[in-house]
Amino acid sequence: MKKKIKTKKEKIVYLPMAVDLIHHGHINVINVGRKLGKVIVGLLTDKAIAKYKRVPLSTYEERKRIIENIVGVDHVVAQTTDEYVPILKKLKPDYFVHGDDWKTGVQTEKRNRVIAIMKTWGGKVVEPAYTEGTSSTRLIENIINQGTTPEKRGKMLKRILDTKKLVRILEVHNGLTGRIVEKSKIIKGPETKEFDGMWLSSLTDSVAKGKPDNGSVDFTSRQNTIDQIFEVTTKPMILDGDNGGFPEHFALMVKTLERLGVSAVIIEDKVGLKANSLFGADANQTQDSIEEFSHKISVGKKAQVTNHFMIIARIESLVLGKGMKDALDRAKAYIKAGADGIFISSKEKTPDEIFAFAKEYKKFKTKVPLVVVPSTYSSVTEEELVKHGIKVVIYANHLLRSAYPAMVKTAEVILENGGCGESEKLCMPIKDILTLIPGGND
Ligand code: SPV
Ligand code: MG
Repeated sequence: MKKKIKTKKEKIVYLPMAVDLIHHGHINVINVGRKLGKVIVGLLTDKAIAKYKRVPLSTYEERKRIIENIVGVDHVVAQTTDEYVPILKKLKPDYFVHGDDWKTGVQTEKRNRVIAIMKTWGGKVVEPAYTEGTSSTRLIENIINQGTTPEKRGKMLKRILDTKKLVRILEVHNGLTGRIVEKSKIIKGPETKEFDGMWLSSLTDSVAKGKPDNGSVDFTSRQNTIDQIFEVTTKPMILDGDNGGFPEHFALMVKTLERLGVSAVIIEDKVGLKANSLFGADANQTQDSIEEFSHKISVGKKAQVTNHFMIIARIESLVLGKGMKDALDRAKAYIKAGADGIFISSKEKTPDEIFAFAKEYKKFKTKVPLVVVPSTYSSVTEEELVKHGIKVVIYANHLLRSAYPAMVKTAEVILENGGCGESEKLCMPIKDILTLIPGGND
């Protein structure tokens, strides 16, 4: 049965909401609205929410089902951006209801625009007092601190890919770095910025263990690192699977990663003793044939148990001097074999060849998300990546690389001074470290 939005006599009340976790604060606001007229909830879509904070715990459809069934809500419409003016112009409601918490802080300009536009047709903005102690951000944080499940975490990457323009991933190599990715957050203008997930790098996982990045750290040990990180985080993880090993071994790796709740694995099209890509052609690395690597991808896809796990194919043609055409041919073949994403490697100082690849890639009929690691072309900005159609950026080694020089410096200062007094100013207060740890000063 279709409900009509507006009849002649009834006053229309527009009430924007995210409702990730419904609480009595929402009910208070709805109650204010229903006394004024017919309540239309403008339910923020996942995309609209992801623009300024973390992707919601529940999907739009789940949230819609909840809000539709709340007494006092007459209608739910999709609020597709975090800007209210366009939908207000369309609906021309008599009232706009919003908790008074937006009078200060990052939402003030948005509020001014709403007041101005409502005035143009004589509409009123009603601002019920914010219900203390109901911040959904706070409630969500409490839930997050309780942890997640492999299933929930595993699915998260696909949901984020569906909702965000660019997925931002940072390297981790132990529990503490996992906590940094989990907790780091800045407010920039109207936006809360954070990392969407973690990259378990083979380079930094090896180096953190004092070993070279040549496969010396076996998969069981890498599994232990994943476990350590998953115990203290909830965000999704993409794992660096090196070349995935033999297809038979790769099939097992896929199942193990799914069971743990890893969202995606990246495997590279190389064979033989592994050497880090950033050595380029100097390291005597051999590329796999298109046929063999495509076969490995399809074996992995067949082994997969869940729908959400992703196998991302990493193309080394540009690094190994095989040229653009080879890179593009491989991308087509790997997508055909079932790859859920393409990671194009480059060790150039500028992003030119990545952008050239992206330009041709845009013309493909069948496309999957494009992934880059700007380790050498580090001056590239996220804005430029988005402009070129790149969907995932992985900052692949930055936590380890920034921590290491600081640690060496501290070691030397202690030796130099014959004591640790001087090193104090190089160290963060122990109390600050403890706030990173769940169950500490959280
Ligand atoms: C890693 O982080 O281990 C990678 C990315 O494979 S890179 O080192 O940039 O090749
Ligand atoms: Mg690696």
